[in-house]
Amino acid sequence: MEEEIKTHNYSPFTVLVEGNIGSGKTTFLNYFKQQHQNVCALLERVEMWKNCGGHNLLLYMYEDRERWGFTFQSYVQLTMLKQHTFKTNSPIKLMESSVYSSRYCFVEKMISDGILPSPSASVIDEWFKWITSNAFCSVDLIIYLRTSPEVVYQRMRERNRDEEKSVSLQYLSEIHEMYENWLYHKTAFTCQASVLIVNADLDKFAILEEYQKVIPNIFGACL
Ligand code: TTP
Ligand code: MG
Repeated sequence: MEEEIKTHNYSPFTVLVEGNIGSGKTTFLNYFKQQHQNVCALLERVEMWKNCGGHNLLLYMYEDRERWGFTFQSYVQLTMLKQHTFKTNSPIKLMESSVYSSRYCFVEKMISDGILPSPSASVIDEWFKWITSNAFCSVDLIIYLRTSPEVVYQRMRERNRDEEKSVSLQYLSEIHEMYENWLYHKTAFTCQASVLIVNADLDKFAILEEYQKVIPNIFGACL
């Protein structure tokens, strides 16, 4: 990830695009990147997880969550930190998920499944607390691409990522609950910014209308 040269002193308006696996985060970022020149869209993270020094950590994690869960989530946290601190001249930065969803949804799920032993969870948490309390991760808006587990399960099957072949509807339902509790019911963890809900069950044509609704919130300050 190359850094653009920063020529101003203000930080970009930072939008987290959040939602379950297969909810359409990448599609959302690609759409706004193509439509609007003044957007910096950070997209390459799954590629990084598939190649850490030549190792496909995403694959290893799904093959053996107990053996590789900590390694994988540690690396995810690092790549998210890189994206949060990525410098850009663009006034708007869109991120596909964040250090927050990684901790609140995926690490939390590993803890509740007993996959992540307490000492390992503590190490991730110490990093997480340091990263988030040192103001590297400021957020202005969260867009929650809200889906039903059945819909994302179908999309995931169609997308057919090699690494995700073992991912079940049950797993997606439980990750869905994590997102719901964080961003919809707001009963778990703190919400970092105001949350806009998008009906992301819609197909790729119908969802364009939903995209239009969030434009004023994303571009309000600079249109
Ligand atoms: P997502 O981050 O949900 O990305 P995606 O590309 O599947 O989403 P979209 O279709 O909306 O663009 O997940 C990518 C893979 O990484 C998925 O298999 C879930 C996994 N993952 C974790 O296991 N832990 C994490 O902390 C994160 C962020 C993802
Ligand atoms: Mg994606």
